[in-house]
Amino acid sequence: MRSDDTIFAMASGHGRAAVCLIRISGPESRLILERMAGRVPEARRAVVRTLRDPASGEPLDQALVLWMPGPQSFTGEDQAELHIHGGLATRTAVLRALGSLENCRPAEAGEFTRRAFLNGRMDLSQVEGLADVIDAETEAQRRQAMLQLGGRLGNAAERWRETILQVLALLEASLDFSDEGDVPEDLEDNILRMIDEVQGEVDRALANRSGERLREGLTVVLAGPPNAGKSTLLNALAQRDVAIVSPIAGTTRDVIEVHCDLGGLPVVIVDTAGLRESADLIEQEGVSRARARAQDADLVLWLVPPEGVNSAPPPARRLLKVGTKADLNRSRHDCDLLVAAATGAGLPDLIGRLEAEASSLMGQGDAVITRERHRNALEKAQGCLGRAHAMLASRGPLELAAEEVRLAARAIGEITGRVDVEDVLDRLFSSFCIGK
Ligand SMILES: Nc1nc2c(ncn2[C@@H]2O[C@H](COP(=O)(O)OP(=O)(O)OP(=O)(O)O)[C@@H](O)[C@H]2O)c(=O)[nH]1
Ligand SMILES: [Mg+2]
Repeated sequence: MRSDDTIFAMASGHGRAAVCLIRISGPESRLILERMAGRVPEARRAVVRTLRDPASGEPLDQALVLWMPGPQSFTGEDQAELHIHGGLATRTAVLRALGSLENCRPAEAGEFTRRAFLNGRMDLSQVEGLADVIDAETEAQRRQAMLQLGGRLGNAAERWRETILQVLALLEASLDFSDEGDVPEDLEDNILRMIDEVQGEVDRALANRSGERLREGLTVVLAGPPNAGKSTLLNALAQRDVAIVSPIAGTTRDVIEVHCDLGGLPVVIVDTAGLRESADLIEQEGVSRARARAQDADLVLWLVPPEGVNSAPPPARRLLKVGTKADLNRSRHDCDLLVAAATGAGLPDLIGRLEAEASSLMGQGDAVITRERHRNALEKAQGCLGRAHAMLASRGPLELAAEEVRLAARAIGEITGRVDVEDVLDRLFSSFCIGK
């Protein structure tokens, strides 16, 4: 993959469409535009042109054409856009014409974004935000992805890194200028205060799991004794027939997941096997999976049928007791909520409750981390800063403290992709495969 090639790709999806967008980026963009569309239009002004095959001069399509010279383009390079008609033959003809030009080749997956990153048009956390914008399925996910793309986390990480680099500069100056290797006391106070400040902010970011939850979806597990009506409730919440329902106790054995959009928040609802002692090996496996999922869930709905339940609810972070089959017996007072999934009674209340739970768990913050990668980098930085702080406070060796501070800056730099991110890049960019 040569980065001085000119690349092109469809930016819109495959399949028949009214319009198809083809992007071109690289040093030959201007020449390509001239050869296919004639005179190059004014920068960033859309004009209608006849696109022609550069070899034969044959007209291929009427297109809207844009010229976007670097460095103010998405990739930072010279770019052109062709908005052509979206029919299969038109697309094929234009793409074939582009491919026949010298030094011009189809882009690899994510290559436009990779160039934008390499040319400093966006940092790595923003690239992740862009991937999330493209993948966002609910309104709240879209909003979060937009904030990430706008640099909410990246800016905070850069601020932390700058403070840490200032600390490092102060430590290195002390190393150079003091014979005893001691830091003057007021300077030391200053350094410790700066470290405290960063640690406090990073701690707050780490404590807030809402960003990761919002990206992945809140998990709600339906648990209860066999025949409680779990699968019927799943089908009602999903508004389709996902799980088998029957009067036979022990119908569900596998874990069944459905992704829902509740008030703009992504929620994964999980139906599980009824909890009971069983001699059946398959059912035993189902029950142990049910318990495991309940333990990891953000919320467990413990479903209790009118006849009651003998066993205790499974261990869970958070649990709501929901009385089922309310159409058969409405006089139950020991439940948080009553539903009759068969008739739909009580469902709006339950959905309202789930939305409230989801939005309270997905509150916003200043520097919201959205991926495990961010969490790992910040935890690493926190460890280094903690050790540096302890060494300085106990007047340990300055060189070692400085080394820890340097490592902390590196760890934070991973968030914006300033250091050590090749493997992350490869994985991330391969996700920008539009429509393939
Ligand atoms: N009257 C009434 N019957 C219901 C209601 N919900 C479920 N049932 C019935 O209760 C029986 C069991 O329902 P399921 O949804 O299969 O129960 P489950 O908890 O998934 O059971 P297992 O998968 O065996 O653990 C079925 O015959 C349902 O039709 C309800 O709201 N009202
Ligand atoms: Mg079931």
